[in-house]
Amino acid sequence: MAEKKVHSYDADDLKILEGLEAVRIRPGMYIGSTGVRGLHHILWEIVDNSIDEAANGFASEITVKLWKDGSASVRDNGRGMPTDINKKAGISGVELIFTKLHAGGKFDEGNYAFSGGLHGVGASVTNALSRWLEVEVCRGKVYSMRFTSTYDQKNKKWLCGVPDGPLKETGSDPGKHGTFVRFMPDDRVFETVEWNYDTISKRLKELAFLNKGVRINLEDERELYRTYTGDDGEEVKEKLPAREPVSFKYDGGLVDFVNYLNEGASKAYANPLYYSAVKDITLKGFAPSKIRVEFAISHTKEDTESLYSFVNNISTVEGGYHETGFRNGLLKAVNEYARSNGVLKAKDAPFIVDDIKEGLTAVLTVQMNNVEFEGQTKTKLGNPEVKPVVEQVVMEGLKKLMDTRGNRATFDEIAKKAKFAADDRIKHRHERDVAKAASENDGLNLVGKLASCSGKDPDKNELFIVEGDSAGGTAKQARIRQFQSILPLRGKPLNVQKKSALQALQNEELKTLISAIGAGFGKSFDVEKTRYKKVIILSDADQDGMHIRCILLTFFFKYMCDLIKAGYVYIGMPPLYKVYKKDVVEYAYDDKELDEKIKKVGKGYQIQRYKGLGEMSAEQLWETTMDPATRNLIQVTIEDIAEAGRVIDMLMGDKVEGRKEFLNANANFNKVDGFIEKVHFKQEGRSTESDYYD
Ligand code: 0RA
Repeated sequence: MAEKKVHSYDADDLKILEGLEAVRIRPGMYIGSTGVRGLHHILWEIVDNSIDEAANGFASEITVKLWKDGSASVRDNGRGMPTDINKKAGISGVELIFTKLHAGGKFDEGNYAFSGGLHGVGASVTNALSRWLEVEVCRGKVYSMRFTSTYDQKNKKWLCGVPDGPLKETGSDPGKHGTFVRFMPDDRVFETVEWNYDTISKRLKELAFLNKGVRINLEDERELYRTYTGDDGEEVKEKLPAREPVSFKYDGGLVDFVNYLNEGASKAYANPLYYSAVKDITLKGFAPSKIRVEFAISHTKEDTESLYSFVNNISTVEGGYHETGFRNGLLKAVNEYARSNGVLKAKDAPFIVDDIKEGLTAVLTVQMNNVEFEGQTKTKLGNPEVKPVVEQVVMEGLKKLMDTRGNRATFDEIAKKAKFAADDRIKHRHERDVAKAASENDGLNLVGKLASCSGKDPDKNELFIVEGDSAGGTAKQARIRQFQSILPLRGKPLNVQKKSALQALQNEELKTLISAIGAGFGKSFDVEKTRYKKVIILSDADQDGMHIRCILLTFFFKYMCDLIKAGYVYIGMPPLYKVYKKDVVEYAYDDKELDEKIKKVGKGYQIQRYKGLGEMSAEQLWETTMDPATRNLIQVTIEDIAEAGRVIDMLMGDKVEGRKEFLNANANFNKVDGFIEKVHFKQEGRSTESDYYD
């Protein structure tokens, strides 16, 4: 059937379809990967289109639905995709949107002032990677169209995203307008086609914060099951109640966002500062265009900085020119305020950037065209022209806010905080210099219990932080000393969330860790200097182990965040069980895998449950947990850096109310630790890309 349709197309259309075939052949080029991330990417392409329509004032509500059959849909109440025939292409606007790759520019340049999303290739990629896709457009009349993807056995090629027929008028609904797109991700393309509820709800919530006033709903109609092994050893499948629909709408936008981020922390002043402006900008090689800069600033009584930045609704985890401009603008404004209000005396040196970072929680968003994303994970804004524009907007905005009645106390508080930080910096400069020198010195002299590797190549070197002296001893026997270092931890390290930087530096275990990594600490941390590009936390799979893992991650998050951002921090996964018989040995990392391994080993099997790393022999530890060829590592990522910071504040910080609420809602501790993992871990190794859950 599909074949017939294709033959009725003219040459130009065929070229279009061949375009989509390229997406099938190399999906990674268009959506990054065919794992869970790629799967969600094709949903975001559709969501982004509706967000654009809403952000430009044409739609007020967007509903994402996950259907029982595994398909997903996005509905908006915007103008509706263009239904008329595009003169150049000779096909309807709808068909064009879903069959033509839109490299860079969106389907209709000049339609939107700003357009969010990945500036990728648009809805056609979703179509190309779906088994089928349906679209319904309402503009008083109702129009619909359907596309399918099949494999042409005879000609050995994909016919993907092929219209079943042209756009058809299928009804009328006077007064209604909007677009509805539903699609079935193709399981012949993706390693998994299971939508991740948490990933989707977190992103939709973030989009609701970033696009104030837009209502974003999420409905999950899928049937939920829990499977476990019953008393009789049989697998039990238990049906869970369906998820309730959720709805996000924030009329305060970024102000609501920073308040949400600060939920677990004590605030330094009541209301965040907020400003937004549109400016002209000329990027090298492009015509003059507009840029929108928007920010909300608040301060907590903690001493860490949390700056979350976005460009066109994409989180720029690695920072870039907009962040630099923001910090410069803030620094200049605070310096000016402090100077003219007597906080900085004539004899005082001006503040430096570090002084204004303490306790800062801020969200910065930039909207612009022709974005250049750089960095390891393409989350760093690389357009230098943005820096002075953002700097100017921040200065201008803060000056206006200073002159606004009622903001005086806020600016006094900010200036006082900066002064306090500057005084502290000057007072402790000496101590910090010593710590810095210690950490940059040759690790071999200073690190007591560290069994250092002999190699000097950070790309190859691995540091295992091992819970307990006995497991540490085993790991030392098991390791390959050329590239594997072992740092045993005695007891629990200091929980730094409740401690100052200086207290952290006085803690023996942490001092050892800092000097082992050799790249400094806190404000002086320089990820380029790291001795290890794999820092692997190896703790038992029990509650103490989880707690140690949590404390270490909090430490890295707070004082070596760039190490996490660079993807150098990992969690080692020791197996929970050994299933064996004569000379067959299999390891299982969870209960589900245990069942599989029992089947694999067959009759006469025996099971050993490992209670801790210390119970394993050196050979076993090597084979299951340390050998790069067979081990199972989870890479810690900060994709969800905002949520990670918030949860860490809540669980490890000084305010008890949030923690109590959180613990009440997540009654057992395992689950709490599991939640943290969920927030910012990603599994690597055996299954390369799926999110890691408890
Ligand atoms: C271009 C022009 C017009 C609407 C849209 C695009 C549009 C696209 C999407 C994608 C998802 N939802 C959408 N809603 C609108 C309007 C053209 C006109 O007014 O004739």
